[in-house]
Amino acid sequence: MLYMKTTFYLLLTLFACTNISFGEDGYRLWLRYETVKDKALLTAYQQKIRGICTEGNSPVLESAKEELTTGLSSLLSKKINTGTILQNNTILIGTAANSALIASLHLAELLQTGQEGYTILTKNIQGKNCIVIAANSDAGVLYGAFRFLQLLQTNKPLDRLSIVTSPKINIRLLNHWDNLNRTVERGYAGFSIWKWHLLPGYIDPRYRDYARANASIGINGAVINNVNANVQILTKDYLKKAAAIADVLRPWGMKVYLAAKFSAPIEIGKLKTADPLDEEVKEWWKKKVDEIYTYIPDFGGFVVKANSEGQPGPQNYKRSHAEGANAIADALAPHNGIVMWRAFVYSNETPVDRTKQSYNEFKPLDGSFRSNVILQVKNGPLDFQPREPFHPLFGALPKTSVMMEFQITQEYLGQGTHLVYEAPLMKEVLDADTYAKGKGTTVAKIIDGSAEQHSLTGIAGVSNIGDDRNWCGHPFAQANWYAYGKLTWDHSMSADEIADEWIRMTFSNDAVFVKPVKQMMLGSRETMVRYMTPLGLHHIMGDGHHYGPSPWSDKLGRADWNPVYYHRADSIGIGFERTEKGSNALEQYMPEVRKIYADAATCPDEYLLWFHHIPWNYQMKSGKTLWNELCTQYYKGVEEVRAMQETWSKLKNKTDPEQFEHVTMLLAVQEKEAVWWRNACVQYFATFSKQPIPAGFEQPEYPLEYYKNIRVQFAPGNGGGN
Ligand code: BDP
Repeated sequence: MLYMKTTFYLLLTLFACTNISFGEDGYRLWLRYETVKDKALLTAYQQKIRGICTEGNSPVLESAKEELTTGLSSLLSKKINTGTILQNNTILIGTAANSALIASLHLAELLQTGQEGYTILTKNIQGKNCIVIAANSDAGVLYGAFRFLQLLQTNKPLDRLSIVTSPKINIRLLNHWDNLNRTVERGYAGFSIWKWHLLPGYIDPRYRDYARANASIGINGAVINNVNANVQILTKDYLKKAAAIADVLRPWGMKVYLAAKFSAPIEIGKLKTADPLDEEVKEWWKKKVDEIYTYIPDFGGFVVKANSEGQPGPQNYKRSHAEGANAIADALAPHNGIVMWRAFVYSNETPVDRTKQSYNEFKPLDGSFRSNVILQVKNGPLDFQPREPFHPLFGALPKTSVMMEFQITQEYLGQGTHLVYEAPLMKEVLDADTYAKGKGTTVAKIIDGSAEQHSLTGIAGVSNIGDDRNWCGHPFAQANWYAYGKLTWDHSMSADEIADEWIRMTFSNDAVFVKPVKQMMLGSRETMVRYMTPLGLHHIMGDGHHYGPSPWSDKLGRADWNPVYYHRADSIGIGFERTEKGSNALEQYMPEVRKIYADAATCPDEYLLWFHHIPWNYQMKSGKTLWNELCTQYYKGVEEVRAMQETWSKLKNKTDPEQFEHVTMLLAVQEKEAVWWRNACVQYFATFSKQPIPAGFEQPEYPLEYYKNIRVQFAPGNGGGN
């Protein structure tokens, strides 16, 4: 017994003596609230924060209070009192409506914070030093509470706080491509977190932590089922399950939305048609929507994938997308619900360049959508590639509300094993200039409504969350969830700033750790582009599952599902001619944008093969031939992954050993796969260029045939029903 006791104390001392917290399994995400390590800072914080003062009461306010109390007691390693009396060194939280104290301050800042924003101020009130977290709504207070905790988590000074912020976009959603059988389409982090079979009886505690995490980054809603929707979601049983999720999300400022299948009136309504102009169909949607609101009074609305990749839609009845969207929108309007109508459509028959089809379909419909319809447009005109130019519909529909759809899950970006920080990709799109209303009309200004004064504004990110203990599979994939949320709130934040926050909150504030990790993250997206699809190449990944390289694929049912359709390599050169010499997809952009890309001589290298078919011996800006430059990019990509491994290996004692190992192993997989991409692609393209891999580069380990014969079976996220 004595022996056991001694061992126990020995172990305890051992843990206490190291600086590292053991067993970090990633569940806590960026909300770890570890006690502030810097002793001087800790003391300063402890002196400034003695308690929390709140008045008023609501579930959302309760969440804010609770988060602040638990977060601060852990960060400051002391008990935090809550009460309604203002004392020295208190944090005063609330709204003017629920707190007489806050009302008495007449804060001018609250004129700028809108419905969900907040202000955080260092203030002397009645001779007492306080920090005020005030907003116009309880949700605003909650967001402010998380931001305040973040200041401490990232070791920021609290002396002269003067933060005033409000979200630039109103509807900030995650789209779960989660099926009712719990598989996740394009999901690489396990099964769905929604345990449909156990709902509504059993509420997994994870739902609450999910909502907390989203609230901490400003996400205010979720579409909880796959866009390839199973119609069952609209039946009474499933609505009750959805309502149970909504009940957990609500105190964290989040609303539930559902993906609806266009043929629901037939499939569950037993009608003969789903024609949106049919009176019975309209009535069916109205009744169904009314029913939904009896279960979920604050239901947000529907996302609809119609006439896209085999899904039914209005065109089955020779009706337009607007007619389809409007019929459903009319049912939602009395309840203030919205329809997010996806623009990701391309026809089964049309031989037109696939990247042109969505614009061709929707441009003529501008102005014909109801005011509660918002068009959900993917960031690029093809499909979430490592790099695409921005979608030409951004800026082309002045009379329509248009929202952004990003894909956080890494379907085309290395799936579950590649470290790819997506903020640079998101920023590249948001900051792209559409020139729709002159210079500076960025994509961000289209979707935040400021370009055309739209008040219905939104953004959706296809979730990368599953039931893996650490939520996202790859420890660094959490950063993409985080970054997406941060950008939905404030698209002017830089990828650097966001990475900085995330690293500090997730791992450590130690500069020796933060600096190299940040550098590694910031370069990672470009690195992935290099070893997968450099110089504007696109969609050359494996058939169906999109895992690994397959530029040779030419056997899929439709031409525009095949990689050969996209790279168009031949004896002369490589690339998809999208200028007027080719498909002229470029004509869908404003003249100023066309000018940037139209001439191969001035077109940025990043987009060269997206817009041009370029001869193998063409001289690039680097002075190299296209062939040499292409090889250089592929090789550089691999080298950069090796550099990432090197960087990470030096941080062994700077982070949790379990996480360190996890990332180390995944980086090794990434290196292997980058080499696979490189070797497969350069050898395949060499069959067209008829040129050798330039001297000095390591020769591929295996011949092309070897790579062509690799069959990936059972890749995650592919199929499995809905
Ligand atoms: C593609 C995915 C497919 C989705 C589709 C969509 O491969 O699984 O259903 O997009 O967005 O990227 O509807």
